[in-house]
Amino acid sequence: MKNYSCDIFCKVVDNYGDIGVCWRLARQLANEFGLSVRLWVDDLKSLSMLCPEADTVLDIQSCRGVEVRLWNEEFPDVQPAGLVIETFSCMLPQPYLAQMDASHVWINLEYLSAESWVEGCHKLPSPRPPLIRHFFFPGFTEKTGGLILEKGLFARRDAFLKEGVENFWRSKNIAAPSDDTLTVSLFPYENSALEDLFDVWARSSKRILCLVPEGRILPQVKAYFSGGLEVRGNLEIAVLPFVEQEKYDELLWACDINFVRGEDSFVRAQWAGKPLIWQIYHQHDGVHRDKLEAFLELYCRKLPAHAASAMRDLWRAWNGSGDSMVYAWSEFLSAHAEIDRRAMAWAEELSKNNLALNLLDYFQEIGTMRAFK
Ligand code: TRH
Repeated sequence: MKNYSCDIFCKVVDNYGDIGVCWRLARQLANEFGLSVRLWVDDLKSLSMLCPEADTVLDIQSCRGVEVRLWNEEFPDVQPAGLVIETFSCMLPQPYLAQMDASHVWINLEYLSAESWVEGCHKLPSPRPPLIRHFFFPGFTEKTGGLILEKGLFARRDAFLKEGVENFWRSKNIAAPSDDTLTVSLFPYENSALEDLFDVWARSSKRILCLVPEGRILPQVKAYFSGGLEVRGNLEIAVLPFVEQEKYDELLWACDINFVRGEDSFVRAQWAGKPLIWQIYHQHDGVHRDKLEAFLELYCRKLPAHAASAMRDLWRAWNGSGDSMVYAWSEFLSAHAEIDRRAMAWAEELSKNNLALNLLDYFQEIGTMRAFK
């Protein structure tokens, strides 16, 4: 795909998920598939969290094979790329749209959801005369656009698990946990179930080492350990600096269980092949509950009944729609081995449906259809 150009448009709504997905896709299209990629983003600060060398004020810069452009009110006079990716319905700038014609393929990359309606909407065209906007939905089934998965990710993960884990702990200045310690990463939003969870962990018979990347949960964590100590009973906390995006995978690989959120960390935890607990992004109309249940329904299908119900109970409790965290955690732990096995198999199954490959196939499909019109 070396001669193709691609513009990706990203509006940062909040947090790191929008830019997280766009930055990952931009790097993959540029570095794996050889497209010449411009990423238009309206918030360089958020990008610089994921890519520390990104300058937060430059209008134009090059980062890791991607041309990064600040997207502000005054849109420059540029030639649109062959492949135009609008993300999450962020609305292409008017002057840019005015330059587009039938030779440009316009795809709107949507948010991730496991709900069944996604299959019916994936690849739907939406006429915007004289243009056509095409919907592309990521997802978990073969009738969707799949998930972002870089080439060689599983090989890197497996090599890390074989040879890299000790180094990882050393690099974090943490003594390598003993075999009977449960390691957990914790990257949620604010969560009212946290205190209960910490209480159970503090009382647990196993030592629990909880790694918390700096972020929105930190004030709550600090309030729990108000004496300044980072140990209570059998629970020990280590706060970690927020790392660049490529490095975050290592944390997920190194831990036994991962608490994740939003969209991108949720997907990365699935590629890690470890048990995960998802805090879904809260939507005011409550549709996040349907999304959560839809994912659970798919994920739990091949789990033994008691493991499936443990998984559901813990996820619901963590998302404020279930019973006590105390009971849910102990059930989850009792099914840990089965959930662990399923996590690896799930990652293998999902990996067959690669978003970037599907997106590029779709791009070519649309181009070919037009050529025959
Ligand atoms: O940050 P998120 O909550 O993002 C979002 C946004 O809120 C968005 O508006 C919403 O629509 C979406 O979720 C559903 O969660 P997410 O998607 O997991 O993004 C976090 C990104 O941060 C992800 O790319 C991983 C990255 N990350 C690092 O690069 N380094 C780190 O140390 C950590 C903890 C995360």
